[in-house]
Amino acid sequence: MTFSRAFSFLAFAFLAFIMTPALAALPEPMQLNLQPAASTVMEHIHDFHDFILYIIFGIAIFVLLLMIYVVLRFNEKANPVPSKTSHNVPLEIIWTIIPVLILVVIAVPSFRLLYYESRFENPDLTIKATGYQWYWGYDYPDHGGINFMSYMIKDAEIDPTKGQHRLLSTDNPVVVPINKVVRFQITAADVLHAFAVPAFGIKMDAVPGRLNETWVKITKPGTYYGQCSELCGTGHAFMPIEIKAVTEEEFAAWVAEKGGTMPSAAPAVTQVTAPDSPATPAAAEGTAPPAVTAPETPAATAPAASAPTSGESAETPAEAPAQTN
Ligand SMILES: [Cu+2]
Repeated sequence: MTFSRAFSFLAFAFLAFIMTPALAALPEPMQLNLQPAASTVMEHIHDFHDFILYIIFGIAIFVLLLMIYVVLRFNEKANPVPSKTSHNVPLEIIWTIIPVLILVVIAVPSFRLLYYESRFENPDLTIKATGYQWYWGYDYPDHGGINFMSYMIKDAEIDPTKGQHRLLSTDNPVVVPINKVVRFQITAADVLHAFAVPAFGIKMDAVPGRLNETWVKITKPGTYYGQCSELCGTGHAFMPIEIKAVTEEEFAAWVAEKGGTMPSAAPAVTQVTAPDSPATPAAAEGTAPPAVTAPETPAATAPAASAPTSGESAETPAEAPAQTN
């Protein structure tokens, strides 16, 4: 297996070499691999993807070597009198058990990742994204009800000097603070759409009459692009998602500019203790999902905004810190 490891390392080095120019949150020509991770979820997806790739390389190399061996060893010249053997019980057991073990090895981190993606830390803010034919509408219920529509900038109006990108830039980008747990509530007002931002590792169906939830904690400031990912009609390709991740101060300034209010003033939630607070966020995220970080700013979450939709987070009741009202 050392040869296969060496080969997979070389293949990785080659991929990394090709990918180097693609350090942006949008698709690049000739891009290979996933977009660079900009959220904690996407970092885990990258890790899992790379882990699976090692296994794939190992299996592919093993099968290739086996085939080469069989072709050389058992061709008509080298092996003129073939064996009549039709069963080999130990061999059959081995080639059943080993693939099962490989699947188990894949399943454990896979379920761990699914659990991590679906759990809800206490969100610091909520953004509701509504899909329309063919644009997105956004609401900030925690920030004085800011709401706006976000349309794609048409090809003729794209200005590359402003960093605009064809089919991706919008007239009204979503602005979110970095290092905060942002809850996205996703729905649609006419037909099925899907809210997908590859750099964040999120893709969630937008279904009329249903409120889906996902979350993201952005780790790097920047502009991130996504697209509707459910075939929704003739304008499907023309309803991009543009998200600007900024610092907290810049976010507050943007909220003020939009005529909204920051929710921080209300000390409605009194936190008694945070039993697991010593864990740093980075350390806790690297471990198994049950290790839960205490929310960084519980007071920032207005109870009025977070209460009505807590039903979906019922699977992780242990995450809520002890609270009194
Ligand atoms: Cu759509």
